Amino acid sequence: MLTVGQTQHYFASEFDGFSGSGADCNANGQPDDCECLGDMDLDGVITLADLSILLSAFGTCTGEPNYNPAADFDASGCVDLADLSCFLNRFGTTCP
Ligand SMILES: [Ca+2]
Ligand SMILES: [Ca+2]
Repeated sequence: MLTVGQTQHYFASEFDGFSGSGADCNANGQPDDCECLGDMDLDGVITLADLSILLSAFGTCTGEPNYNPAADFDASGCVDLADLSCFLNRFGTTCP
C-alpha cells in the first residue's frame, strides 16, 4: 500500500497490452516509446512527414508496390488500422 509522498516504480512490461506509453506494438519486448516506433524518416520526431509515409503505404501488403515494411509496425504483413493506431499513439512525440 502506498502512502503520500511514496513513489511507485513500474516496469514497462507491466503496461503491455495497454495503449499509450509502454505499448509494444511490434511485440519485441521493447516499449514503443523507447525505440522510437513511428519515426520512419528518422529525423527524431514523429510528425506529419511520418504520417504521410505511413499513409502512402496504407492498405498494402507484402509484395504490393507501395508496401513499406517500416510502416508495418506489428509485422503482420500488411499496413492497416493496427499500424495506424500504433502510430497515432506515438504521433507528436520526440525520440528519447
Ligand atoms: Ca520523423
Ligand atoms: Ca501491420
